[in-house]
Amino acid sequence: MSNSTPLVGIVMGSDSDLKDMSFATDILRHFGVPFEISIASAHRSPAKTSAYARTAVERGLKVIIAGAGWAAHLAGVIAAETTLPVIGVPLPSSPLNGLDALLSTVQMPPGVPVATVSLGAGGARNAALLAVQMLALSNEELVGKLRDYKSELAQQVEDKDAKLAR
Ligand code: RP5
Repeated sequence: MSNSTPLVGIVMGSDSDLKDMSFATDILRHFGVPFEISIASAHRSPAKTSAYARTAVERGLKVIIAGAGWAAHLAGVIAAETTLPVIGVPLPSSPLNGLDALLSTVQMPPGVPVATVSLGAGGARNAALLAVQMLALSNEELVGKLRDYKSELAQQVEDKDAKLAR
C-alpha cells in the first residue's frame, strides 16, 4: 500500500506475547498493510492503555488487534475507549491455558463488542486476516491480495492431496 501511516494497531500485554502475536505481523507484512506494534497492559499500565485507545483514531488507525493472556481484559478495555473495531486474541499464557483469556475476551457485555478470534498464534494470524478484510472494504488492491491468499490456501490442499495419492 502506498500510504505508510499505520492502519492497524497491534497491542499486547507483555513482550512474552510476541511469540504468538508475531503471526499477526507476518500476515500484515505479507499484505503490505502498515501497522504499529506496542506493549500496554490493562492492569499494569492502565493509563497507557487508556491513552493508546483514546488517541487511536487521531493517529490514523482503522482497526486494533489486542492480544493478552490470563483474564487481563486488554481488548475490552481498549474497546471501551475507542470507536474503532477491536479484534481480541486470547493468549494461552496462564495455568488455565488460555480459557481465562478466551472467556474474558469473547464474553464482553452487550454494548462494547470485541471480535474474538481463536487462541494463540492461529488466532493472531486470523486477527490480522480479519483486519485486512476490514480494510479491503474500501481497498480493491487488498481484495485482490485476499483472493490470491485464498487461492494459495486451496492450492496447498491440492498439493497435500496429490502428495497423499503418490
Ligand atoms: C498478561 O500476562 C500478558 O498478556 C501475558 O500473556 C501474561 C504474562 O505476562 P508476563 O508475566 O510474561 O509479562 O497480562
